[in-house]
Amino acid sequence: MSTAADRLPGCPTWPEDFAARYRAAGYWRGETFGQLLRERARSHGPRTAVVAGNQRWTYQELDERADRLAAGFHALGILPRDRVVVQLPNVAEFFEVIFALFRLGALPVFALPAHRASEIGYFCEFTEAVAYVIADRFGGFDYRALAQQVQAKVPTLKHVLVVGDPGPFTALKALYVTPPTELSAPPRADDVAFFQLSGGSTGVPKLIPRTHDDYLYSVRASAEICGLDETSVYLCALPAAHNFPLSSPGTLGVFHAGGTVVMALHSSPDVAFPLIERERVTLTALVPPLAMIWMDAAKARRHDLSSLRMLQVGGARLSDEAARRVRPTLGCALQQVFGMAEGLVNYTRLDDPEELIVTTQGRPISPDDEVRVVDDEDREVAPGETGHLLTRGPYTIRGYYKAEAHNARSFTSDGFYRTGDLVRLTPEGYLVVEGRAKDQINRGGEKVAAEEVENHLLAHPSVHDAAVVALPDPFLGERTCAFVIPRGAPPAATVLTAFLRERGLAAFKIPDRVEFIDAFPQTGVGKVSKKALREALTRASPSNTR
Ligand code: OOB
Repeated sequence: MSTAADRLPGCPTWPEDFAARYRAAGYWRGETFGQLLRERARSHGPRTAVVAGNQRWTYQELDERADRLAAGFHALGILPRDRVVVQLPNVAEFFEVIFALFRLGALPVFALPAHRASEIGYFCEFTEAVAYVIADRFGGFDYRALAQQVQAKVPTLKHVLVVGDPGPFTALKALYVTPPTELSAPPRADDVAFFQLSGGSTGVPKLIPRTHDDYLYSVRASAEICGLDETSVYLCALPAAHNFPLSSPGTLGVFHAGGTVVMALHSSPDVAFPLIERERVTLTALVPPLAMIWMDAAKARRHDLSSLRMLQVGGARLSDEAARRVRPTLGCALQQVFGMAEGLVNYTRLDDPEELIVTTQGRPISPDDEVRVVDDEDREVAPGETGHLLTRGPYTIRGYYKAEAHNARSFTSDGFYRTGDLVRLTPEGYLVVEGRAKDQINRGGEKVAAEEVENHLLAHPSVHDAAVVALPDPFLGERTCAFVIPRGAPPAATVLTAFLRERGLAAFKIPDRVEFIDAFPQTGVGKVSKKALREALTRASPSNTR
């Protein structure tokens, strides 16, 4: 058993009685991700683990590469529990990097390719990261320039490691140490393994500490629910670092099952469909807007998608109407996935009646996932009524990293996570997502915290006050609209959006629309009424739309 002194400070954990229960139930098995890969290399050595572009790595190769790279990270001076911000597109190297860090016990912080100086600078600073792993360029963007900007501001950041042309930094491939050195103290399964990022509703994203024990349980159980085995071929079309394609059951679930992961650099049908045909992909995961694009593109029938057995859709609410079209258009089963990086994941099951699959967002993974649906005073609502979703369980965190004050609000005193989602439970015990209480915009699965964007807007001299709200959208589900009270004459909307880009905010957080207003409508207690602002939008005609 590890003691508090062994642990990374600032990571709340489960009370000992809960931990004991989760171990006794067989959820937490004391296995680390490093060990999982070693075991698969033994049992499935020559089978293909990863396909990316022209690269094809077997389990044996992935295992060896991770070992050599772990030794390379170690030789640089990266130590167990050091934080390493990983920001890679869907390339094979993503896996050797994360497994090398897992083996070493260093902690990846999973950034998304869309993040820019504002987010990356914050992750590096807040976690006191010692290293940052990037690709040279992706999607027309040079990550080395971003790294230079961040390194100038963050003194702890000693190493920038680059997949591809390193420019002024170190090439990842210069790090392979052959033969690998024996690492002294392998991490423990109840240690934090990495940090996921919260979609959040606050000024800055929160970091989510996940342990090997808890995450591996969710991966193992997800692989089983989704019927994965060594014949499974998973197309990773969403950003690999996101919780959905990483673990629900995602790439890690496929590795657990001994199957093959195919990496798609882009999620568009032009890239994904030829890969499905060539690699005989059996399973993939999408957010609702992409599922819609794929269904439209599949009508042309230019590619053979007959190997596809299941499409998972999650990250945002899929309309019942779109859900019904999946099987007729793509010729495969649909699975709805309602999950969160903080833990709880719900799936519709493969043998569920069609009606349950198209009208609900599934039920929890674990019999020990505790789900409560409550009113504003934390009282249980009547069965079938809509309320706030609270949850606690063997793979749901008990608190964010170094966020005591925020944790006191986001968790109940008995450890339930306040998801901020409004749900109702069906008689079968399935969840239907009815809305959201948190101050966030779900832009087609990409989460935008209103307060984060508002704070950036407030930094502009012509902005007196700002309120960011969701604007209903037929394609993305929601877009963002910023209501701005100008200081003096209103600037052009494009001046403000350009300002946010210059501040290094990820593109998906830039408001889609800007409305100038003299004063904000208020609630009874004098707070800004975002409800009234949203209502105003449905009445107003579009203006200043990007
Ligand atoms: C996934 O994780 P996050 O952390 O990016 O976002 C979590 C939030 C949920 O609290 C909910 O508001 C929303 O995204 N959400 C859905 C949904 N799936 C997620 N809202 C409605 N319907 C759904 N099916 O998005 C995530 C993590 C693991 C698996 C799948 C998605």
